[in-house]
Amino acid sequence: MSTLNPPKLTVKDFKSDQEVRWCPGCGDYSILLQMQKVMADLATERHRTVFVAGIGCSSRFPYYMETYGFHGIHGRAPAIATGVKCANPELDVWVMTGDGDGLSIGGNHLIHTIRRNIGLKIVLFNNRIYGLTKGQYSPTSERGKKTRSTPWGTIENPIRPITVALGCEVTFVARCADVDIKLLQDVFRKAAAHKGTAFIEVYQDCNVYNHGAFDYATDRQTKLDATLILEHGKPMIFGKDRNKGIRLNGMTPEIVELGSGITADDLLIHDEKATEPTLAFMLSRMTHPEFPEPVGVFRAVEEPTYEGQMEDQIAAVTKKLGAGNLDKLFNAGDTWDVD
Ligand SMILES: Cc1ncc(C[n+]2csc(CCOP(=O)(O)OP(=O)(O)O)c2C)c(N)n1
Ligand code: SF4
Repeated sequence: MSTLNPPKLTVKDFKSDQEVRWCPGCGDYSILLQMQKVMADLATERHRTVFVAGIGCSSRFPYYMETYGFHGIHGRAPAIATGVKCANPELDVWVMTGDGDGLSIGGNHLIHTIRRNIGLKIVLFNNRIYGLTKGQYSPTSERGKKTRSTPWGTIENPIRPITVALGCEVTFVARCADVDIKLLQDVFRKAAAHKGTAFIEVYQDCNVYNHGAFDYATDRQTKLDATLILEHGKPMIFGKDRNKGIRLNGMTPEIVELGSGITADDLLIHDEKATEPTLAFMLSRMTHPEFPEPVGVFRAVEEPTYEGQMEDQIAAVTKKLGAGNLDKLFNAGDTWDVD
């Protein structure tokens, strides 16, 4: 019997025939390309891969991937994806969402998906604005932000997506900027391998309605001082001269300068495997300009998945009660006809 070796797929094989309709210069292009590169590198099977999205510029993503896909309804991608994954646990299911789609109208769906630890990989394109509807403020817009719907500046506190995910006990959570190609690929690769919910916040430039929102974290001149690259098991050192670090002062993080008696041994060590998410939670609250903003993997732990537990439970109950009969169930108890 001969074994057929399928040909190795390339980036081109993951590009669909659809015309990409994002504005020239939009950060979404980089996210799409990095995803296609990672899929090719990982020899992903297209027929076992599904991208599910809601509504927004970012949610157009499934059209552009030569895989299965579903452009759903606003904020409901996690619900649709939950159904896809539970009915077909062997599929790799990705949820592509925006800060408006995932955190405004879809906030409720997102938190319950994460707390269940369903095996979905959720990528949140955070551009801190509604792009598709032409520039209204979003739940991640910073206080005071003037937009078309907040002409005098927003008076709301922004959501910190990673803090919310950690509050739902997320088992894998990471952050990266759209232009940080190597890190973005690395994070996608790790998310692809994770069992359970993986949540990735991508800082994405909407160069039409919120251009430069993340310049501090992406500009060559500032990024090394404005971000902290998280490395498992390594002390938290940052800065273009690698001379600054994060130390705990009681329960509070503080920036210290290395030298004059302070060494790497005084700094916090990053532990993405910590069972308690306390440290990751603290990192998720560090924001520019007071602190460097952490990028990379905050947390990566193993917990039972929803779909795995569901299958086990069905098997255990079936063993006890026998296979179910839907027709019998429908007609059990009182039934009546509606005229
Ligand atoms: C039920 C419903 N309410 C509102 C809208 C209008 N709407 C479409 S996209 C969107 C926000 C998109 O923002 P975001 O998720 O940040 O995506 P982006 O376009 O910035 O990528 C809104 C409010 C809609 N399509 N459906
Ligand atoms: S409006 Fe903004 S987010 Fe939407 S495609 Fe254009 S640049 Fe990208």
